Amino acid sequence: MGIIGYPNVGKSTLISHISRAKSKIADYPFTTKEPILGIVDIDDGHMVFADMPGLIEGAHRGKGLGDIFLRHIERTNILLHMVDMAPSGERDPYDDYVSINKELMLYGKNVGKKPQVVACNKMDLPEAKKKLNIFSKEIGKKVFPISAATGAGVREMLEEIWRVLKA
Ligand SMILES: Nc1nc2c(ncn2[C@@H]2O[C@H](COP(=O)(O)OP(=O)(O)OP(=O)(O)O)[C@@H](O)[C@H]2O)c(=O)[nH]1
Ligand SMILES: [Mg+2]
Repeated sequence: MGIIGYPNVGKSTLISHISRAKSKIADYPFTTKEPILGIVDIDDGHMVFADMPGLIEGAHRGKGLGDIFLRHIERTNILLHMVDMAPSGERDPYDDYVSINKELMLYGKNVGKKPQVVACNKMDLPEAKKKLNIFSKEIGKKVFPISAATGAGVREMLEEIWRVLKA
């Protein structure tokens, strides 16, 4: 299970909340420089999550930490795609989502075709609700609104991931 997404969306905050992994959290992009593994106990089993460095446009050509990152996700079977519902500046959640998927397709090796569970993060922030409504319509598939910071919605999301992994 690879946790992917744009830089600064809250991937490391999530893995720190759901496992004992200690992954550095900070309010700037590219905090995470290499995959950090965490084990999440669920029901009578467990799942391994990998917190990945953030992805940006051009990553498939080696921009940012993209190249290293993409090599690692070749090995994971499902992706947890995290999207920031309260992004800074001009960014838009759906644009982020589309550009990450484009990078995955451009990289090839089937990483763009791996099943994805989509988590909409930072739902504790007031501006996130409106963005979530718009994003849900644009994406047209089930999404999981969560707050990696407070833990809201995280249980439900993990149960869905568990179902997908077992299927
Ligand atoms: N309000 C709010 N802030 C969050 C939430 N999740 C993460 N943050 C904040 O967002 C910033 C980035 O969090 P990280 O977990 O480091 O993000 P990341 O996706 O791992 O970032 P990179 O490793 O740089 O790609 C930090 O300041 C976090 O405290 C959330 O659910 N709500
Ligand atoms: Mg990180």
